[in-house]
Amino acid sequence: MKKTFLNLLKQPISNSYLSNKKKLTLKNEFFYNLSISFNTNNYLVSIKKPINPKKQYTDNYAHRASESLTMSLAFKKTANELKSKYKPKLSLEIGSNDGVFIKNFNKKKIIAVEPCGNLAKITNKKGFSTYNSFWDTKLSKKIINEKGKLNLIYSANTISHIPNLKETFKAISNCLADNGVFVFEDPYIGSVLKHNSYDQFYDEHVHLFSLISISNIVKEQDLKIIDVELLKTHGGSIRFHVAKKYSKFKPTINVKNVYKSEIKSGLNKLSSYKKFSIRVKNSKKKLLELLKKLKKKNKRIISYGATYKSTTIYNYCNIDSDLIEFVTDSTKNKQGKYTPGKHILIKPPIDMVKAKIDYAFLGAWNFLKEIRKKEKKFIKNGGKFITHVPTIKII
Ligand code: JHZ
Repeated sequence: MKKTFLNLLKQPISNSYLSNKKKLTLKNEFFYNLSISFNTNNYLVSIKKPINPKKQYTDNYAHRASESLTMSLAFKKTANELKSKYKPKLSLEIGSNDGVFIKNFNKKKIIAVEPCGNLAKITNKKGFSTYNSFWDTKLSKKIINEKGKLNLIYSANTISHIPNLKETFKAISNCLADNGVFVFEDPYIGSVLKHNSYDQFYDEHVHLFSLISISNIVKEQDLKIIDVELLKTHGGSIRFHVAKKYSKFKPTINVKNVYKSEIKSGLNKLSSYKKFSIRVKNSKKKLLELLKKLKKKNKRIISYGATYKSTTIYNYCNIDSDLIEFVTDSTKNKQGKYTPGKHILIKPPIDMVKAKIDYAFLGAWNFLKEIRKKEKKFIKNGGKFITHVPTIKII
């Protein structure tokens, strides 16, 4: 049974950066209700009513995974680890974005799948065979016919974006070779609860996974979890290694250990999620109190990183350009546009130094280390960061 535990109010599509504030008024901007539920049968945490993926993954998709050095290096490391561990003859990535992962592979040995036309174009142009399509059983059959079965399927920050997990895993099961492995990673619900990072809930994160929920879901498609890793990326992610039920692989001790720790933290209990929702309300209250207090003292505040995550914060907390003057982002195609819903102007990071800003709220809190290294001038001039993770504070 699905039980709603958190209501993050009306939200726009997190990727819908507006090119002209005047053209798109609140009247014709798309909003939906972001409510989060816990399934008491399989322990999966999901958006109650996900929106149609065709509205989200368009040929105008903004996020470029290569924009962060931290992630580029993490993907390189992962690619090398997977190649040496599983020695795949043929691999595939679901949700290849701008090619940040596949670029570490031989072009003849990896296939990419990417629903956003603008992104698929980038990797096709670079010579990587890219299917510009959503991942489903129809596509998996096409791939088997054209390329054969796969030894390794990888996916980062994509499986959690797909509403129909049954279809997703069926398609995986279809095209995995008998001893092939499916490795996927997404933000971890255990970290979200621990760090109060409620901004990990937005339209694209249809589900946030735990080991206990994914175990139940893969079982239905005759698959099994053979390994699990807890990662630091994106403020806490979980990586699953999945294989066919009758394959040669035996689950590692990690599977047992993470399972135990999830039960201990109550990820199988509705009460844990209800307690989290109280912390979220408190986080909103405290953030608004701090921003308003600083404004009263005539401090200048901006936000760092026009992340999808921060869309949830601005719209849930009702933060607009009265509190946050502008948002900075290094992504060229976000600059000069306005944030979804609250319409705050996005500028290049250098503008924060030029404008002698006092405080920068971290929209990209997950890259704090990298940002601190880059923004030495801002820090030297007395600039300070504000974060809501795990609690509201100035750092
Ligand atoms: P970042 C997106 O979410 C969407 P977002 C998606 N749904 C998902 O799951 C994750 O990515 C993986 C900028 N930046 O990665 C670049 C700087 O300006 O936290 C990005 O726009 N300066 C697919 O948007 C943003 O911040 C910097 O120094 O929540 C970071 O976005 C750095 C490091 C980043 O994901």
